[in-house]
Amino acid sequence: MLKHAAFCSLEKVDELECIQIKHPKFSAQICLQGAQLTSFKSKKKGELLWLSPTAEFKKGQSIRGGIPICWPWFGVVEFNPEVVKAGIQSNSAHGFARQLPWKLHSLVESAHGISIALKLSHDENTLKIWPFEFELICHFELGNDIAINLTSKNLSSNSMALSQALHTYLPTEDIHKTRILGAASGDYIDALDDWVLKKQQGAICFNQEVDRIYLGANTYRVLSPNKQLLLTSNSHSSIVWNPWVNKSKWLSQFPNCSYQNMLCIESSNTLNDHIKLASNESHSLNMQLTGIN
Ligand code: TA6
Repeated sequence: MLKHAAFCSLEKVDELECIQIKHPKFSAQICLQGAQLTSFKSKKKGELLWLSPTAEFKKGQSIRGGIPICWPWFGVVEFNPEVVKAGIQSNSAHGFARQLPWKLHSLVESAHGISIALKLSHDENTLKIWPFEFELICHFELGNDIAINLTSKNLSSNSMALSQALHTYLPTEDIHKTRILGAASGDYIDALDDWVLKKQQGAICFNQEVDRIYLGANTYRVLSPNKQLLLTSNSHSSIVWNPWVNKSKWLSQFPNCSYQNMLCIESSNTLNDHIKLASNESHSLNMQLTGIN
């Protein structure tokens, strides 16, 4: 498919094969490992994603930045609902999809943008970790903005349960001057305070580590000194995260000061918003990221 493409090419970045997209409206990079969009730079609106200055492109290791796909579980296994935990033979966080090689499934190029999909299916290795047969397709619509559709299909004869997140890293010139609107009425679970349920008062601001699961909210407006971003999704749970000073000191692929220039808003299906699929049933998690100015 790429041989005859006008705007897309396959290039090696360290150990990984990545699809480089150079379109009149934008440039982008999608790594086949994890179907991870690591960069999207719109001609009109600039870079919409954050990639760590020390991001590594190594086989089997998630890349710090862009949009890692956390699937078929989000977070650490133990904090997942029992029905999601059932059958998982792993204690790594955020599932296995982001560390495996996906295949190019479809590509359509036009003057308006690029529609590209990558696919991951079960194999003997995934079945050892998670005993379900599946097809996972991540469809990117890239043009002025980013739209992602992550579709899970249960190919097993049994029903399956999963949690997931599009773990989007966003840039900011200064986290201290960054606010997020949209969760004001939102209940959230504070993962840093014994997972207690709290109520968001006003805008989300950053003056400490933040690791919160917002329930219900799925439209966020990020206001930073010279960029406004709008992130929407069809999910009813989303995580807002910034590691702040202490966690930044031990996070992999993460310079100590980088907490000042990034935040994560992760469109997810987690906790009570997890997904149950009967045999042959599918579910799609959708997310849109737009630069407003
Ligand atoms: O989504 C928030 C979070 O679960 C944080 O607790 C932090 O661990 C972050 O994800 C990054 O996880 P990773 O495994 O990519 O280092």
